[in-house]
This record gives sequence, C-alpha cells and structure tokens, in this order.
Amino acid sequence: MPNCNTTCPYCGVGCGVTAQLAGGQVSGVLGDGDHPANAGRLCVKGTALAETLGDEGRLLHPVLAGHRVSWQAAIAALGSKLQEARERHGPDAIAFYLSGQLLTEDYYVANKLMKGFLGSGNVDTNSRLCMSSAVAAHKRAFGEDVVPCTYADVEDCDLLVMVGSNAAWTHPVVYQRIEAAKQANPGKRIVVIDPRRTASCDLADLHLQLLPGTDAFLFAGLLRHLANNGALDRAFIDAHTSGLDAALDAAGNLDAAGVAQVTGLDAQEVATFYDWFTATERTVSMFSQGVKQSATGTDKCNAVINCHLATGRIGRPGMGPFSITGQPNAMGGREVGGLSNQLAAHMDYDPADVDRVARFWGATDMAAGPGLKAVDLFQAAADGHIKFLWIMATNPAVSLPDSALVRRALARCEFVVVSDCTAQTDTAAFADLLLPAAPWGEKDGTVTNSERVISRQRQLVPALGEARPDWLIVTQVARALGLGEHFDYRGPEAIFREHAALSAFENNGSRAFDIGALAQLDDAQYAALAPVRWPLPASGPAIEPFCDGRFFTADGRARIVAVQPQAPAPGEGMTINTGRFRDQWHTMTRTGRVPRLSQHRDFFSISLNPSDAAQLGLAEGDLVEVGNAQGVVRGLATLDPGIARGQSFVPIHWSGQFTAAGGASNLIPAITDPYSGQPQSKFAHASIAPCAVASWGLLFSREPLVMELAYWSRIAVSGGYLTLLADTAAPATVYAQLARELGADCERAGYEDSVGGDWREVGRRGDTLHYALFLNRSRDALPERGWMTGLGSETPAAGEWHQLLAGFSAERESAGKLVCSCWEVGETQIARAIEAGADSVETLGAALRCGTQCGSCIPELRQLLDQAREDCAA
Ligand SMILES: Nc1nc2c(c(=O)[nH]1)N[C@H]1C(S)=C(S)[C@@H](COP(=O)(O)OP(=O)(O)OC[C@H]3O[C@@H](n4cnc5c(=O)[nH]c(N)nc54)[C@H](O)[C@@H]3O)O[C@H]1N2
Ligand SMILES: Nc1nc2c(c(=O)[nH]1)N[C@H]1C(S)=C(S)[C@@H](COP(=O)(O)OP(=O)(O)OC[C@H]3O[C@@H](n4cnc5c(=O)[nH]c(N)nc54)[C@H](O)[C@@H]3O)O[C@H]1N2
Ligand code: SF4
Ligand SMILES: [Mo]
Repeated sequence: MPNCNTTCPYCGVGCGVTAQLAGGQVSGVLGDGDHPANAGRLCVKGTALAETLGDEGRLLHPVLAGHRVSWQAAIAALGSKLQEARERHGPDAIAFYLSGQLLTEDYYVANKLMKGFLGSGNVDTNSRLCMSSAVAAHKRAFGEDVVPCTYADVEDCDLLVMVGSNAAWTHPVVYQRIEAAKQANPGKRIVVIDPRRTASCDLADLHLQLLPGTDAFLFAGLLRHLANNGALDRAFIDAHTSGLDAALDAAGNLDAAGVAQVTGLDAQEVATFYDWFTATERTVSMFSQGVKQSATGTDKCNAVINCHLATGRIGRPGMGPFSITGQPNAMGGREVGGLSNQLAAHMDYDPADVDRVARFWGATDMAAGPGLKAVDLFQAAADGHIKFLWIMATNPAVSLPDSALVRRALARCEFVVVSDCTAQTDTAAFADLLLPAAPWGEKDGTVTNSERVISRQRQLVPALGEARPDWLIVTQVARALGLGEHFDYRGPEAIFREHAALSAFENNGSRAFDIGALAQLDDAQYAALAPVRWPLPASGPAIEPFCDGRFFTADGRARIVAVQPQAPAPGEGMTINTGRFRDQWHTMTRTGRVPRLSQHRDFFSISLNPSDAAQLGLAEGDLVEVGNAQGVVRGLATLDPGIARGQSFVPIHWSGQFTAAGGASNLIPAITDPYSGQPQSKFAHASIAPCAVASWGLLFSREPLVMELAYWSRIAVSGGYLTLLADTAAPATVYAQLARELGADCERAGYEDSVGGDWREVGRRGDTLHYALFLNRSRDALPERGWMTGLGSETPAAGEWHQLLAGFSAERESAGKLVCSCWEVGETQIARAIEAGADSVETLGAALRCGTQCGSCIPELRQLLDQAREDCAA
C-alpha cells in the first residue's frame, strides 16, 4: 500500500499527514513522523481527514444563474462580467475576497492578477478577520510581518503566557507538545489569560480570568512593573530599539493593584504574574484571537511585544512574542500579499516597491495603492460601489461581522462569483456563478505554518466531478481576459518558483521573507520538497529572525510602541464572546459531515454562567434567544461555571446549513481596529432571554429537511441526520409542517396523543428506516439522543417497527455525551469507569481507550476525574 505525505488543511500548526492509499482511495491517515510540526501526532480533526473526502455535499460542476454550465461558459461569463464592471465603473468596482485556506500558488496568481493586471488593490482575505492585528503589530514593531518564534521555543521556555488562546482545542498538537514539555520540565510555568476557563487552563499554573477586552492594561502594567523593578535589558534597548520612554509614558503608572481594578483580577494574581514574568528570562507569550479580534487589537499585540523588546527576550531560543496562526496557510497568504494593504512578498505600496513588483511581473495595469479591507469592502458592496466580487475559499455570510450587512452586500453586488468545494453554503446562496474548486487531497501546492515552515500539500486522489484547483481557475480567467502570456504556468511548481524568485528580487537582505533558494527547484524537487523553514536566501546565511538584533525598519531598530490601554466601549446587557470548539472547523462545511466530529458538541448551544441562568429562570438545554441591534441567534442554554457572570459564549461554527438561527456574527457589530481593520469578533453586547417552547422534537432522517421553526439544529450521524427541534407552536402544528417533508412514499407507522402532546412516527422504505420523529411538549420525554444517533444503521426485524415508537431500546445503553471522538467514548462510560476505580487519564485509557489516540480529550478527561474527586469529597 503506497503512502503519500501531505499537510493537514485545518489549523496553522500545519501537521504533516501520511495518507494511506488503497485502490485509488485514501483508506486512512497517520501523523507524519518526519514532519517538524507534529513528529507523528495528529489531533482529532486531523485523524478524521479521510472521512471528509468523497462527493457528499460537494459542488461538482459550474453553476451559472442556478443552471449547470460548462467550464468554458462559466469562465467566459466571469471574464465578461469582470470586464464590464471594470470598464463601466473603474477598477475599484471589482474585488477578490480570498482566504488563508487557499494554497500559496492559488493565492499568488489571484493577487498578481488583480494587483498587477486589473489595476485594483481590492484583494483582501479572511486573514483580515484572523491575523491582521498581528501583522500590523509586527510591522509597527519589527518593520516587517515576521513571526520570531517556533514550536521548539514554546517547548523550551520556562514561562509560557497564553494570551487569548485556547490552544488545547485550537492548536491541539502544539498544546500536546507543551504538555509533554511541562512533564519533562516540571518547573515550567504556564499562565493562561482568558475571560473564560477553557480546556487550556488544564495545564495552567495561573489562570487570569480578566474582564473581556482589558488585556492592554495588564501588559501596560507589566511594562511599567518591569521598568520599576530593574528588569529592563538596557543594553538591548539601547542597541536595538527605540520608543521606550514614550511607551512607558503611554503605559501609565498603574501598579498591580491598579491593574487588578481595571481588569477585574485579584491584585495578588496580577502580582504573581508580574513576578514570574520579571524573573523568567526564557518566556514565550503566545497570543491569539482573544487579543487580535478587538477594536484595539493592534495595540494589544504591541503591548505584548513591547514587554519582550524591553527585556531583550526575542531572537533567542525559548523566548519571544508568538502570534500563532489560525488557518493552514494564513502565513502563505501574508507572504504573497493577500491583504489589500500589502503588495507581494512582504512588500507594501511605497513607490519603490510598486515599481519593483511591477517590473518583476511585467505588469500592464498596476494597482497604485492599497485596496479596501474586508469589512470596508463589504460595506462598499452594500453601498453599491463594488459591482463584481469573486469570493474564494471563505464563507463571509457567516464569518464577517454584522451578517445582515454582509447579506445586503452580497444581494446588492451585481455579479458574485463563489469558488468553493461545497455546494450549499450561506454565501453560495448569493452567488451568480458557482465554481467547483478542488479541495484538500485533490490538488497540489504549498502552505506555510505558524513557525514559517513551508510544506507541500499533495494530490492524493483525482479531482471529483469537474472540480479544478483554484490556481488553474484563476489562470484560465486571466487567459480569457487576454492576459495569458503573464499567467502561462504549467502547474503549481512554476507558480511557486516565480513566487520564490519575487521574494529574492532586489532583496539584498532588506526583507526577511526571502526564499530565493527555492526559486530554482525543478519539478521533481518541488514534488519531493520536504518541509523547510524560511528565511532561505539563495546565497548567504539564513539568519533566524532577530537573532542578530537587526530589525527591518529603516534604521534597523525595533519600535517599542506607545500603547494607551483602552477598555471596550460600555453597553447594555451581557457581553458576548465568540470562538471555537474542539472538533469543528469554522463553518462546518467539512467537519460537519463527519459523524464522530459532530458529537462532542452536538446541537447549537450558547454558554452562560449557572447563576445568570438561574436568574433568567433557565435550565440546561432550555432554548434561549440572544439579540441586539445587529441580529438574533437562538440556541440551547449550556450552563458553564467556567464562564464569568455577565458573559456568554457563542460558538462560531453553526451556519444556516446546520441551525435555524445560528451565526455568532449576527451579533457582532462591524467595529474594526484602526490600524489593522480586524473586526472585534470577540466582543459585543446583547440581551439574553428564555424562549417559550410548546414543542420539542428529535428527528432522525436520511435527508436534511427544510424547516420553518424557531429552533432546529442538525448533525450528521451514521446513515443520515439527527435534528433537534423546538417551536412555539403545539406538537400537532409542528407535525403538520414536518409531515409534508417526511418522504411521501414511505410506509408510516405512528402514534399520537394530542391531549398529552406526544407524537411519534416512523417511516420506512422497504426494509430500511427512513425517518423517526418524536415530538413532545416536554424535552425530557424525548428519546435519548445517543439512541437516536444509532438509528441510521438499525434494521429492525419486520415485526419490530412499532417497537421503535416506544423511543427507547432497553438493551442498548447510551455512552453519554461524547468526550473521546477517536474511540467514541462518552461521559456515562467514563463515569462508570471512575466508579469502578479508574483514577487517572492513564487508567481511563487502559479501561476504555479514551485519550489514547490523538489526545485532544485529555483536558476533559482530567476535568471529569477532578469533578469526580470533588463530588466524592463533598
Ligand atoms: N477546533 C478548531 N481549531 C481551530 C479552528 C477551528 O475552527 N476549530 N480555527 C483555526 C483558526 S482560523 C484560528 S484563527 C485559531 C483561533 O484560535 P484561538 O484564538 O485559540 O481560538 P478562539 O476560540 O477563537 O479564541 C481564543 C480565546 O479567546 C478568548 N477571549 C475572548 N475575549 C478575550 C479577551 O478579551 N482577552 C483574552 N485574553 N481572551 C479573550 C476566548 O474566551 C477564547 O477562549 O484556531 C484555529 N484552530
Ligand atoms: N464571531 C466570530 N467571527 C469570526 C471568528 C470568530 O472567532 N468569531 N473568527 C474569524 C476567523 S479567525 C476566521 S479564519 C474566519 C473563518 O471563516 P471562513 O473562512 O468563512 O470559514 P470556513 O468555513 O473555513 O470557509 C472556508 C470555505 O472554503 C471552502 N473550501 C475549503 N477548501 C477549499 C479550497 O481548496 N478551495 C476553495 N475555493 N474553497 C475551499 C469551504 O467549503 C468553506 O466554504 O472566521 C472569522 N469570523
Ligand atoms: S493540530 Fe490538528 S487540525 Fe491542526 S494541523 Fe495538526 S492535525 Fe491538523
Ligand atoms: Mo482564523
């Protein structure tokens, strides 16, 4: 059985994956033992990759105005609409909106086409929502967007400060490396800064559960503390930085007690953090969306970086400020210039750069200046200024803030093209032209991970249907526009060589991003390329960023940036926090299709503190509505003591494809950071209220059903879908609505008690169960979810169909809420094993196998063990 090495298409850890191929299919995946990011490990999403392949839900041919068309007709339509918009309204009436999930080669040609040949800077990317505050902060501090750390630093440090990062769930393999390092070095300390108690607090020696949005006060206070306690590295500051005095002035004079007051922390906790930071040379501050997705995100990132510059803790092993990237190719996108205010290869829009890139490309119509940033771009479309918009590999109807505005923009824009591998998404619903893109496993190219390692993604199976790689689609459009000679690539190899050559072009050490050594790879070398970390200049030494004390500003000095901490604007109601779950990826277009990834968190829920819930009269599982001026979402209440009072957490994953009124971004106003344009996706105000429910229901169905109900939420289960539903109408009314959709040609068996409000019905086609519907006034009277999940593979004997209506099968015991997705082990089983004597993660693993494959569930196993110990003690 041949194996093929490739790279995981999910998070920015960028793990190497060894795909096992059999009979032209991917039969399984393993962690690539030779990849520097993961050395054989994979998290739960990575291990389920093979299950995301296949044609289910795939967009397999071009669709123009709702009708299937040939590629030729699709490209011709795209070309003429683009030309028309550009000629009639000027180059700034056209735009591309790209994604950190494109491969570097896809990204490079899209950027080149727009900025070099269509005369507009309007190329932006979902990295605007993700990394742009870090990019802006890096540029302000270092003169260039360079990440100075690697995963080895995270392992080697003695103090790891995790700022607004839930790496246990979002960068699981790095988290596992941290865990192993802490085991090897028990003196290693971990501080987690997050308004929520998350799975990442599992390893923390200190959790600073601060008020949302107040991180800058904490780090400004730290800078002041370092100065007051003689902890500044004067030699480094004098030789390699500027700006300290102004930064100290701006930081203010708050001591630990003062900081504690504004951040809502305990003064002793703040003092402990400051003492640890002061005393620990080898400190890494790993920062993520909790600080980037903020109206003052750039300042917050600089406040963190300042503390490293002022102590000289940068450019040496085991230390530095580390912005860990989210998407698999967020870094590659930054390298090609996918953000509208960058040009290409870490060059910007100053005249010398514009001239240099124009000469290199042989540009015929060079963009003269930056284009619009994502939120402004969609605002411009909503205002009627953008007439043509091409969206690739992102789902802005779900992910951009103020979803109502985005929907208006997509509706108003005259021609919207969506390149995606999924047929039905909330964004695709607005497309005039849908283009089938080849997804992971069906195309070739490169990605760059959080630690600047460039790895190959390799094609494992032929592209399905008429799907094509994104780079090919873009170059075919270029050809249709008469630009063929500038986009005449035989494959991604040729694009990569050009990209590498541009990075080295007239560089002479002026830009850290230099991969000139890769510009001469031949096709075979590209095919076999092993993971490599940049910088990789064609000649001269590859200097790890900043280890020589040189920065990429005009004077070679880093800037300690003056940051005046600001609290978020006050508002009415609860504060809303948004973010990620362990087993889902963004808008669930891929992970949502995998049954075992849909059980850890099954139906769309909103978390709040138990005391707040009690005050609102809410119990676990009740339906709640969260609303503000932007919009409304409805989900099941999850009572989580890890959420502070007055706050609520809405997961980002549920789009309109998976729930009735989800979409965390419906609640997020389009407020952006002034430097980066990154939206404040982690913070909003909203009111929360219980929803009166007259009917609850659980439905197993072979097909996803269309429903007009106050709430429904659906997961993929083996052989079909499981939907939880709730509505204000009585069960009889809900039944009448659903009955129309439930497969007319089924043999039905039912039971109804209209007085008691209990409706049950099963439908079968031949020997197989087609659906099973249970409706009741009371949620507690519904069958067990675990039992419903298994119905797809059940083939009851002929006489047993009616027994299904009882809604419970005595023999099969439910595993309870899934904790370990790899071995499908649930809470009930774990509780039973603990009762039987299992008292550690290891003994649980020995008994049930949970936690023994990818390890992503270990923080939760430990939590269940702690909980059991507490319950026992109480
Ligand atoms: N399972 C999974 N993994 C993923 C992804 C996914 O969709 N699913 N997406 C990937 C992508 S693109 C990204 S960008 C990364 C994101 O990775 P992370 O940034 O780690 O993930 P988030 O859950 O968005 O947010 C992190 C934390 O920020 C906290 N937070 C909110 N407000 C504040 C605040 O004011 N201060 C501080 N200090 N913290 C705050 C939240 O409570 C949350 O726990 O994850 C990547 N990995
Ligand atoms: N409220 C709130 N909003 C957020 C965030 C948050 O924390 N809170 N996080 C933000 C962040 S950090 C991010 S990164 C974004 C993510 O948000 P999105 O980028 O909108 O989310 P995805 O679901 O990853 O969308 C990727 C799309 O590309 C498709 N696709 C996959 N592979 C390919 C391919 O090879 N080619 C093409 N053409 N298409 C492909 C998928 O089917 C999917 O439809 O969300 C942002 N929005
Ligand atoms: S940590 Fe998981 S999702 Fe991220 S790259 Fe590795 S296997 Fe993929
Ligand atoms: Mo992201």
